[in-house]
Amino acid sequence: MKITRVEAIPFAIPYRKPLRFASGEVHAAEHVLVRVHTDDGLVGVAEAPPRPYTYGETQQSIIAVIGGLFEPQLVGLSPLERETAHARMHATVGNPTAKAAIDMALWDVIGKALDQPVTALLGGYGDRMRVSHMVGFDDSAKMVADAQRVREEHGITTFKVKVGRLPYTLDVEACRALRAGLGDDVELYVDGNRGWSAADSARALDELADLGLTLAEELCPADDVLGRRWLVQRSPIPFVADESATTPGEVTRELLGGSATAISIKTARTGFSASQRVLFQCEGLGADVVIGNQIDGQLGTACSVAFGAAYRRTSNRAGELSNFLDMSDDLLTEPVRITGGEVFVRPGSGLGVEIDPDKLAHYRQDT
Ligand code: MUC
Ligand code: MG
Repeated sequence: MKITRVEAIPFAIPYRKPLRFASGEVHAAEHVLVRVHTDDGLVGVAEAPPRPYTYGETQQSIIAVIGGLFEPQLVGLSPLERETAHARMHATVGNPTAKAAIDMALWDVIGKALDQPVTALLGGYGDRMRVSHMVGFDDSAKMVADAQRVREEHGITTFKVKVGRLPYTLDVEACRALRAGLGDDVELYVDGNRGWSAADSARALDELADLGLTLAEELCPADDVLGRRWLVQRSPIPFVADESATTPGEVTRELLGGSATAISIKTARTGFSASQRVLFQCEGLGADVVIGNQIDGQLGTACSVAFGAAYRRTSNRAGELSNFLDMSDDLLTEPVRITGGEVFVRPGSGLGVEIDPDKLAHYRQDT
């Protein structure tokens, strides 16, 4: 079996409600659908979400790098030759979501060829994940109402609160309102997307100390090297590196340098192959992990669940798997569902997903 073609199709699906956070905001899922074709007629799929404020990628840059560099490097390889595929793509720096989508589409092809679910090939630990929902910036009352609605409709009881606004007291107040409105039984943690200084982050953590937060993510920039180390040392809760630890090398630097004590794994940027490396590295180093969300659509969410459910360590805590709920539509024939606060791995071979041709025709932007 040989790779014959790698398609990169831009599409846009509006959000019903934008997601706002310290480094940016999302009003529409302007993603790229990646399809890897093989000579025996199998097609693997995945999606790449451009996040210019996080990785510098845009929809157009993803299409250009896939069509101009990666496709010619991959055509003729077997989908099983993943290490070779990565070695060739690695010659181009950056472009994490373009590389990750190709990696996951290759695993989809392999699963289909073997008639096995990707999650079983990865690790086969469980069949579901608990879900954590991300609460974006808004008036405190609206943030509470959003979280209450999500809890009622989907049974979700873990919430990641976006923080990082100035003054930091805005977010302290929002977190207090969420704890008061949701009660003590929900899990709350915070993600600052580098919006605060180390000093503001420390003040905020002090003022939030009685709320029982479980994690603090990227409160200040990792490039403020000494400030960040100082903050992490005095943090009473695990400090998660997300956008500062996007490769195995960065994970090593952040953990061993004392700039983080836990790692967010996002299949949207490390695919399945490099996510495995990061996970095993964290296991070996004794660092906690959380399955994060690159504001994925349903296809990306199916990938995160396939990976997260495959291992014990990633199944231990709720994964961030619900951002697609804010999208007005999606591309899959069978929607991803969250019930009782959980999402199940898709049955079937590969990723177990199918793209609805009518929806793709409607949302694609290249025709
Ligand atoms: C997150 O966890 O930070 C927002 C920006 C980004 O890169 O990812 C999202 C969610
Ligand atoms: Mg984050």
